[in-house]
Amino acid sequence: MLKAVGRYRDAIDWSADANLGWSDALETEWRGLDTSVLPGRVSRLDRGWSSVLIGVDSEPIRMRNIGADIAVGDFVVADSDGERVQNVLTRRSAFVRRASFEGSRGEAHTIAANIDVVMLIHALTSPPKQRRLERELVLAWDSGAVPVVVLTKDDLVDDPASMVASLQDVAPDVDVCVASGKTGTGVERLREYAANNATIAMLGASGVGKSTLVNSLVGHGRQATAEVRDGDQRGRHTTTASELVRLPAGGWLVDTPGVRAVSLWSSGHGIERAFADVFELMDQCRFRDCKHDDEPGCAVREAIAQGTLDPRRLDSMQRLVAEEAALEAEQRAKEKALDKRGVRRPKKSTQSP
Ligand SMILES: Nc1nc2c(ncn2[C@@H]2O[C@H](COP(=O)(O)OP(=O)(O)OP(=O)(O)O)[C@@H](O)[C@H]2O)c(=O)[nH]1
Ligand SMILES: [Mg+2]
Ligand SMILES: [Zn+2]
Repeated sequence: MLKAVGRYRDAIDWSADANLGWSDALETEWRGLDTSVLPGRVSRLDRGWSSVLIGVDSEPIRMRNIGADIAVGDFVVADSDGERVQNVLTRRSAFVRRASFEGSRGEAHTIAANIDVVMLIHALTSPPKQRRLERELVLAWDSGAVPVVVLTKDDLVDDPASMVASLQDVAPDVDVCVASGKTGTGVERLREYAANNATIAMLGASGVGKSTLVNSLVGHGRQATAEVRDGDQRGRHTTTASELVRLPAGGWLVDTPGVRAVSLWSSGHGIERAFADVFELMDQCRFRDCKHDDEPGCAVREAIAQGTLDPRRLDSMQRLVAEEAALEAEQRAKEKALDKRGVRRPKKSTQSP
C-alpha cells in the first residue's frame, strides 16, 4: 500500500504533509534512504505494532516494529513491502523516563518523540506536588522541548492562586496556566502553544484530566475519560496507550497514560535547567567545591537564612543529582558487562538525542 502511494510521490503536495510536523532535516535524512517508500508518523503503539500516519487525514497504516526503539511521534520509513518499520528518523526531541514496568527496570522508556512543548498537568483539586513537578521539569528540560505547567479542574476550586504560587516557586521561568477541560476556561490560551504546527505532549498522573483537556482542545470526545476515585482523587488509568491526536486548526497533541512515579533517566542538563535558581546561587559561593553545609561565604545557605530559598529545594536538587549519578554508574556497569560478553550496543541513531 505504501509503495503504491510512493510511486505517486511526485503528485503529492508536500506542503500538506508538512502538517505532520515534517521538517527539512527529516526530508534530507529520508532522501538518503529508500525514497520509493513514504515516511510517516507513529500515532500509536500496540504490542509490537505501530500505527503510522502517512497523511494528515488518512487512516493510520498498521505495521510491525520488530526490534526498533519506536515512540509515538516518531517519523518512520517502512520496508519496501510496507509491512514493518525499517528506519526511525532522528528525533529532534524526546521525553524519556526510566521504565517502571516489569522486566524493563533500568531501561529507558520514550513516552513521546519529536515534541515541541511538554504540558505537565496537575489537578487543582489535590494538594500541590512540588517534588513531583521538579522531577517532571528535569525530564521535560532534558527532552529538548519547552515545559508548561497546566493546572486543571479550575471549575472545582474557589481560588487557584495559592496552588499556582506554590508550583510556580519550583518552576521559575516556566509558564503556569490554569484551565478547565470541563468548562473550557483557559483552553484558548493552551491552544496557542500549538502554533506553527507544534506537537504538545500531555503528561501527568492518572485522573488529572489529560484526556479531558485533549477533548476540549480538539473540540469533541476524541479520547475516553473516566471518573476519579472519590476518596483520594486517583484516576483509573483510563488511557492505556499514548496517542497522537491532530488539532483541527493545526498542531498535534500526544495524550499519554497517567504515570504514578516519575523516575529520572539521566542525560543532558535537565537538572541545571530545572534548578537554575539554585545553580545561580551555587555560582556565588566563595569556594568552588562548596558543599553548602557550613562553609563560610556560602551563597546558598545565605539565601536559605534570608528566606529567599526554600531549603527543601536544595535538598531535592541534591537528591536528584545523587539519583542521576547512581543511574549513570548503573548504566556504566551494565555497558561494561555487555562489552565483556561481546554484545554490541544499540546504534546511537535510534536513541534519543
Ligand atoms: N470538573 C472537572 N472535571 C474534570 C476536569 N478535567 C477532568 N475532569 C474529570 O476528571 C476525571 C478524569 O479525567 P481524565 O481526562 O480521564 O484524566 P486523565 O488524566 O486522562 O487520566 P488517565 O487517562 O487515567 O491518565 C473525569 O471524570 C473527568 O471528567 C475539569 O477541568 N473539571
Ligand atoms: Mg486519559
Ligand atoms: Zn555553598
